[in-house]
Amino acid sequence: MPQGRPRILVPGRMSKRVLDRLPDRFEPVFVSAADPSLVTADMASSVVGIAAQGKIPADFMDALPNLEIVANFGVGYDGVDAAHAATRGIVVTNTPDVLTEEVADTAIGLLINTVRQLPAAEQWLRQGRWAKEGSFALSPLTLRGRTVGLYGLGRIGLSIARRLESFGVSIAYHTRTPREGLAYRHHPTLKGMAEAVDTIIVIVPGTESTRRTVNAEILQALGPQGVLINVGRGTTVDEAALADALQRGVIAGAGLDVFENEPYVPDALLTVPNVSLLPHVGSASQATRNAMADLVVDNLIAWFERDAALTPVDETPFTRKTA
Ligand code: A2R
Repeated sequence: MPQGRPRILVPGRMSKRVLDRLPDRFEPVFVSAADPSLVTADMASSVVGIAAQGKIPADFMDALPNLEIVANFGVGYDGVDAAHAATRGIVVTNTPDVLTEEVADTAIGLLINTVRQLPAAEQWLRQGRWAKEGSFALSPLTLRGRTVGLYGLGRIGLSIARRLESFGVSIAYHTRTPREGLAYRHHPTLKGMAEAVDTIIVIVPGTESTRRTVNAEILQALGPQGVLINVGRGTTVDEAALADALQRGVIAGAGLDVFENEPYVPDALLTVPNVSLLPHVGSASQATRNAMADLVVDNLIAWFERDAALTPVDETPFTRKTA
């Protein structure tokens, strides 16, 4: 390894708390994007880690021959080519657990906003329409009597399910492997679950195996009272199919915190009335983002000072000695 304090490359935007903490133990260096053409010869010879809050493609890693670790800000690490990192013995870390409860809270808020149209009701008040025109229209939908299917029942999915128990709704889930010891009904296929429930909450990672799996067929199976909530990744939903389904009443409503091409949201989704939209704020409280930032930096410290990261992702279960 190059001598001196470990040099950590920060490509593009990064949480202020990470930037504040890095200089205590590391020498941060900056480029505006994860673009291999921006890597100087000096960086190539000296950088041993990346603090990442965005895409880290294979060619960017390959421009850094001494790279040992990519510390990703976020539990979802679909932007980091972890499979490629694994082939080079580079450890990738993410920020699980510290955001679980926050994202679960957001999912519940978005579900209620969508079903009961609370953002539109607030606009009705703010625009003075309550006083001029009378009460806001009754919401066509209710959470009462619903059956909610969780697409994904990992850390966050389970935390959402626990909250839903107190709402008195029925709970089911679809994952590839059933979880032991739970009373919720497991559906081995997404289609089977969509047929059995009237509400789906998407909380799976954005991988090839989940890509655009919520498609026209699934929405059709969900049915005309159906509500789709997505707090996982935008890539899991076929957005064109969803806009079409909302437009034609194939399903009743949708609540989305994530989009395929953030920060851009398709016009077709902006213009349908029965959709509640949030700008990817699932984990976005100051306290939770601070905890995520600390885990990014603490992973780097643990790797360079104790030879093992705190939260390596499944693809890269290395210690510094085995890498
Ligand atoms: O399929 P399983 O048994 O591995 O269950 C995982 C499920 N999952 C899937 N379910 C069905 N089809 C798939 N192709 C598939 N791939 C994964 O998603 C598990 O129940 C869940 C993931 O749980 P965790 O790894 O504990 O992730 P966590 O912390 O709940 O976060 C989920 C995602 C992140 O990756 C970000 O994209 C987003 O939420 O913030």
